[in-house]
Amino acid sequence: MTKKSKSSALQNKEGVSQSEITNASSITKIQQKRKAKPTTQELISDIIKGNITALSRAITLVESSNPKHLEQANDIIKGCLQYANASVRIGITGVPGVGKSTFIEAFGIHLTTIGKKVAVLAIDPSSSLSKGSILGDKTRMEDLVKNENAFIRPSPSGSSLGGVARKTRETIILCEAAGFDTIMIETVGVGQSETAVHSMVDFFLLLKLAGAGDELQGIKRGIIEMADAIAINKADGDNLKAAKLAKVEFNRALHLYPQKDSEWQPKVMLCSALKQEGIEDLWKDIQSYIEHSKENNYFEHNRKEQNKFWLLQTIEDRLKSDFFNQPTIKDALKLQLQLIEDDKTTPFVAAE
Ligand SMILES: Nc1nc2c(ncn2[C@@H]2O[C@H](COP(=O)(O)OP(=O)(O)OP(=O)(O)O)[C@@H](O)[C@H]2O)c(=O)[nH]1
Ligand SMILES: [Mg+2]
Repeated sequence: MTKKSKSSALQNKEGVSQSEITNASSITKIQQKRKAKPTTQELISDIIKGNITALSRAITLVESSNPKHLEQANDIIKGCLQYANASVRIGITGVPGVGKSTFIEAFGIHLTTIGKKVAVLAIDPSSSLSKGSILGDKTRMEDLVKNENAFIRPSPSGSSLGGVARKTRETIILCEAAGFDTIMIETVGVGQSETAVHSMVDFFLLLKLAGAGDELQGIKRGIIEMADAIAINKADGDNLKAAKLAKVEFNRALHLYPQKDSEWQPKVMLCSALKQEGIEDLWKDIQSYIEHSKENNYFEHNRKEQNKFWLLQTIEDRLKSDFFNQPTIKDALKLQLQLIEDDKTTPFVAAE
């Protein structure tokens, strides 16, 4: 008999074995823990009070793939909805290395010093592959991470951009209900993620570098059309002259684009995220935009259009996944794929 089993076989005065006592105490512990798990209602009221632990818990539920969690997440979002909305949502895009994270750090700190509460979220098209996240480099946001008026949440992972985007959209609502009045969403300007971010923000900021051609920067014409402002970053040191030149060129180019639905004329600005220059001017520009778009009702209109878009998008995603998850469809698809492999059918006949 080992020392351990000998001790658990020991009996106390009442004749209760040690192992029974241990079991009883672990059961109590588990029961207490279960009790400690907040209910949906508790989570909602804690989020509204600005409790970060509750907010993080709710976001974890939103990001879960467990249907039970999703059901709870939906109830929480419903409960939070009426407390959300009074915010400014800013999308920030640009090629890798342009300085998005550094910019968000500088911008976020500026905003917190003027009394704002800032939430930073991300959509990372690569995270579904690498399981990593765009904000994994929280080191670039060293000070912001520690700031009690800032909340930074890494990009959710997922198998489809649609799924990741849905999670981020719902996270925006939770953050707003928790009192964050400025939401920043970072994404790399490659692939489709910038379109997804554009369809969930009020203001879309494109960061660029001077001296590199558009092809080099991987920036498509479409992104420039989406931008409400272009900031040429790293306008410091030896780079300043080139940045000033780029500003003139971009300003000229912007005038060739058709007028935006918001009737807003995007500006080209210079900034240095590293030296924290141009940050204040950008914030002023964003504020003018908000004022302008609220005056002509575009702000409200845009948010409603975005909600309609996401309704349709969500239905489409659900239909697709429900369809492909049906056992009969799964079997039929497997069979038809094999027939195609063997040259025994055509894609159109197989699809029928
Ligand atoms: N000189 C100068 N360097 C900068 C500036 N902003 C960022 N950098 C540097 O550029 C590099 C990339 O900055 P990040 O903030 O990580 O860029 P990012 O766009 O977030 O990059 P990804 O997350 O990889 O897409 C870092 O070495 C920064 O220190 C700036 O305004 N001036
Ligand atoms: Mg980054």
